[in-house]
Amino acid sequence: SNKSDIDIRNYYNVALELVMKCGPMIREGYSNADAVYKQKAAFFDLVTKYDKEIEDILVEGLHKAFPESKFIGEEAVAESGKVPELTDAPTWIIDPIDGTTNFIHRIPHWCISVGLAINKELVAGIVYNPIANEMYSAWKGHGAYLNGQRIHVRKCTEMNDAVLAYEISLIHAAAVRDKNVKRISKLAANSTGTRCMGSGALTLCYVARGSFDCYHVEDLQAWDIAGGAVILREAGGVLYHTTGGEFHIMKPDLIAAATPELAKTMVGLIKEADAMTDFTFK
Ligand code: 2AM
Ligand code: CA
Ligand code: CA
Ligand code: CA
Repeated sequence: SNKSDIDIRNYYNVALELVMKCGPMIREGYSNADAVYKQKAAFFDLVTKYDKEIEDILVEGLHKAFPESKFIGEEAVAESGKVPELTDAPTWIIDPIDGTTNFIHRIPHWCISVGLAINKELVAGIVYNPIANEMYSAWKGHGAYLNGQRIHVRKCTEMNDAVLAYEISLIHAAAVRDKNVKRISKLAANSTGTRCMGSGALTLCYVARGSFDCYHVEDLQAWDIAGGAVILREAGGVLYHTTGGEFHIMKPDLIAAATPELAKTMVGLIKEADAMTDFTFK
C-alpha cells in the first residue's frame, strides 16, 4: 500500500466506528415514536431532532480525529442556506438520516450515510441501516462490503431482466412532474419490476448487493449519494449523468446500474420518454 492508501484506510476505519456508535441512540429514537419531533420545511420535506443530533456527533468526531477535514452535511446546509463548494481538502459528505420520511413513518428503511472525497474524488463510503443491522462500506480499490462480506452487483445487462428503483416522491414541483411521470412510465414498462424505497443512499447499496439492477433519480444532493456511490462502484456498478455523460457528485442527476450496457439502455429510454410531446399531467 502507498501512503495515500494508508491515509484513506485510516479515515475509513475511524468513520466506520463513529457511524456504528450512533446505532443505539438512533435506534432508541426510532423505537420511541412519540418522541420523534418532526418539523416541516414543506409538507413533503420532514426533519426530526435526530437528523441534527446525528450530524453533530459525526462532524464533531471526525473533526477531532482529522482537523484538516471539511464538511458538507445536509442539516448544516439547511441552517446556512448554502452548499459549500467541494475543494481538494478531505471532505466528509454527510446525510445523518437518509430516508427521514421512512424514519418518521416507522418504515425500517433509512440509514446514516457518510462519503469521503479527497481531491474532489469519492474515496470512501459508509451507509448504515441500524434497524436491519446492515453496514455497507467501501473504500476505493478495496471492494464493497455488507457486514464485512464482499458484495457485488448482479451482472444484469437487459432492461427486461432488471429490477428498477425510482424516486417517484420527487415530483412535488410542477416543473419536474411531467418529466418524471413520462420517464417512470417508460422505464417501468420495460423493466421486470419497479420499486420506490425512499432512501437514495440505501438504493445505491441495493444495486451494489445485486437486489436492484438500476436506479434513476434527479434533483438529489451530494449527501444523498456520496456514501452509496463508492459502495456501488466498488461492487462493480456504474454511475452516469442522466444523459450518459460523466456523473458529478455535487449535482447527482443520475443513472446507477449494474452494468454499462444496462445504463446505456436507460439513457435511450429516458431520451424517448423526454421526447413524448403528447403527454401532460393534469
Ligand atoms: P432525506 O430523507 O434525507 O430527505 C427519497 O425520496 C430520497 O430523496 C431520499 O434520499 C431523501 O433524503 C431525498 N429527498 C426527500 N425529499 C427531498 C426533497 N424535497 N428534495 C430533494 N431530495 C429529497
Ligand atoms: Ca431531508
Ligand atoms: Ca437524503
Ligand atoms: Ca437526510
